[in-house]
Order: sequence, then C-alpha cells, then structure tokens
Amino acid sequence: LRLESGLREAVAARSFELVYQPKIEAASGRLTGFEALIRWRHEGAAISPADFIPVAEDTGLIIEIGRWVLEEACRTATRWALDHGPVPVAVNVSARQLADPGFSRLVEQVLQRHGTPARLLELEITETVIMKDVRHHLPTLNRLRALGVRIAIDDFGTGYSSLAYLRQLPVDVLKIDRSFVNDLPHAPDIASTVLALAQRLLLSTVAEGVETAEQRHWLAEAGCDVLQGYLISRPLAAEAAEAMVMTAF
Ligand code: G
Ligand code: G
Ligand code: MN
Ligand code: NA
Repeated sequence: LRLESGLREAVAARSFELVYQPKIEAASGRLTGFEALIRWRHEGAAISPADFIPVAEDTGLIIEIGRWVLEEACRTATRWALDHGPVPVAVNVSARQLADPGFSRLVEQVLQRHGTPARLLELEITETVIMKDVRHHLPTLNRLRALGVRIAIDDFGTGYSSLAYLRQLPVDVLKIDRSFVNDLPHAPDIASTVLALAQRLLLSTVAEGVETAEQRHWLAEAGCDVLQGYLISRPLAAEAAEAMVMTAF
C-alpha cells in the first residue's frame, strides 16, 4: 500500500527515468539499437521495476506509466535521429497496456506527436502475455504492425509457443530469454532450438543477458543476429547512451 501511494505520487510528478541498454550486431559489434528500461527512485532508494510494475498493473497505474514511457522513448529516438542518426528504441509493454482498447491508437498518436518514424519504435511483449490470449491480442498486434512498428517477443522460450502458433503472429523479433543464454555454452539445446525456429520463420533474433565472452562467441557462431547484456553494456543514462549513438554515426 505504501508502494501504491508512492507510485501514485510518482505518476503525478513524473518522477521516473528511462535508462537505455545497447544492443549490438553479433557479427560486427555495430550498435543496432537500445532497450528502454524504467527506473524509479523513491525516498532515496532505487525500486526495481520487477517490484513496482506488478503493483502498477494491479492498480491500473501502468496505463499512465506506460504512456509516459512511450512518450519519453519516442522523444529520445526522434532527438537522436535528428542530431546523429536513426537508432531504434525498444519499449516493454505489459499485459494490461496491450489489452487496453486504446493502445494502438495511443502508439499512433505518440509517434505523430513526436514526429517519430515508426520503424524506430520496437515494442517488447512477453511470450506469456501474448499466449494467454492470442485471439484477443492478434487484431491489436496487426494494427501496431500496420503502423510500421516492430514487434519483439520478449523472454522467448519460457512459454510453449509452437511453430504453427508463431507463424500466425505478426512479429519481427524473438528475444531469447536470459535464462537460456545463461546456460551457454554447456547446455545450448533451448538456444539452438529458438534460433532454428526463428531462422525457419525469418524472424530476427536477440540474445538477452549476455554476460560472458564464451556466450557471445557461441551466439555469434550459431547465427544469432543481435546481442544484449552486461558484457556489452549495462543500461545507460540517456546522455551516456547518446554518446554511443554519436560515435556510431
Ligand atoms: O530493468 P530491469 O532488469 O530491472 O527490469 C526488470 C523487469 O521490469 C523486466 O522484466 C523488464 O522487462 C521490466 N521493465 C523495465 N522497464 C519497463 C517498462 O518501462 N515497462 C514495463 N511494462 N516493464 C518494464
Ligand atoms: O524482461 P526483460 O528482458 O525486459 O528484462 C530486462 C532486464 O534484464 C533489465 O532489468 C536489465 O537490467 C536486465 N539485464 C540486462 N542485461 C542483463 C545481463 O546481462 N544480466 C542480467 N542478470 N540481467 C540483465
Ligand atoms: Mn525486455
Ligand atoms: Na526479457
């Protein structure tokens, strides 16, 4: 309850921040984009989104927080594109946001308001959220895709998606859950299976949670497209991320 009232005040005061974790092309090391991650400092302490996002979901505050995240990410992507060059930014979308009937319209309005090219926005949705109600989410995903936004399935491999099921989904990217990246190189079965599935469906692949040079090497050899994790970089404040964008152009 204290967390809930703190969160309400934070929403009103907009006292959140986004940090940006770089993603690189596995083959070349070239910067390919960022994942935006929300941060909240409350009464002097950093509260993890793993703790407050569930509360925001339960209370419905996620709708307003999610809108702020989208706005901030699009504002940043547009500024970087104008000042340096086009770099995609990925944003996490929670269950309740995706289920909101106004979600695709919101995304369209935010892109327009900030003059953001749709291809610079990627939406990350977890496999379990999509799977829980595919029929319900499919029209929304199709509308988002029609805007030109890219869709990534986050934490992939933790659910039970089949080839048949994935084929009908309008998605562009599979993000291999970091638990399976963590198993590399000694237990590569799941990572191998996900990469084979993605290649079969012409989907791009991102490995998240890459922490060691051995993992990076295995993934590059196995044909994973993009790498993300502490080995490459921790999530960065906007200014530090911008410095990376600058050197990439
Ligand atoms: O950044 P960190 O690893 O602490 O994130 C913990 C969890 O919170 C992850 O599951 C991540 O996807 C989620 N998360 C981070 N930022 C956002 C956000 O802006 N919106 C939503 N819905 N989830 C987020
Ligand atoms: O669920 P999602 O994939 O959105 O979670 C992103 C979270 O993973 C962020 O909180 C981020 O801080 C965290 N993260 C990013 N890279 C690494 C990593 O290499 N190792 C670990 N343990 N966590 C990471
Ligand atoms: Mn994510
Ligand atoms: Na993930």
